[in-house]
Amino acid sequence: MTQDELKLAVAKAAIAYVPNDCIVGVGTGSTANFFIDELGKIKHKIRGAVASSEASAKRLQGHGIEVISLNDAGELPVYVDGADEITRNMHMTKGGGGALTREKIVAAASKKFICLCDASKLVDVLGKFPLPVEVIPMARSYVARELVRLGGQPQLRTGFTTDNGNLILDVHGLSILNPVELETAINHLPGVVTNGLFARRPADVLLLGTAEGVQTLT
Ligand code: ABF
Repeated sequence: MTQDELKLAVAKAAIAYVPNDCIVGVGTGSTANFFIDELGKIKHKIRGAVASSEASAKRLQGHGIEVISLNDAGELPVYVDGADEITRNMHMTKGGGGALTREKIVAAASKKFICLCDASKLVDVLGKFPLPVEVIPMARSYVARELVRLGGQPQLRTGFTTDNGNLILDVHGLSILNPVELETAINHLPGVVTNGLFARRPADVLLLGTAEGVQTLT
């Protein structure tokens, strides 16, 4: 199976987690795009969606799904999104697409996080995929120095501005043995908006696309 076929398989499986008549939290990225396309097929069964990026909002609207602001939606029953890496403890690195801050907000406002991944993203230790950190532009250099002190090698994502008007530092060279602690430490640096570790609020369900079919990990 190709990676796209695995992504499609997990996207289809995720539809079972969408309650009738609800507002769904929707992530960003190519796997989330497959999910949005599947959601389009059952759009008459849902009230609408909260999007974690402008790109996902556009795709949802393209399917005729109403995009609702999080402030008007209240608590969401479910948030469905991909990840860049995930462990069996459901800790994730996210933000390769640069939407980490809105993803973390919508995930926090949701009762259940359903993570969709192909098998290549399941790892024992996070860190091979560079950890994205969203920073307010004036803090870029300061935060980069602090990230070096934490053991990483930050690189500015060139030519990229987040939906919130900020920059991304991608931190290479980390072997993240304590994701909850590192997530907290980085978030405490002044000028950091969010980092791409989703460990304090891990996924609740992982739908993993494998050659043998979709595996459900909880
Ligand atoms: C979002 O999309 C991000 O948090 C993550 O960076 C990315 C994964 O992208 P893809 O599904 O295209 O691999 O979930």
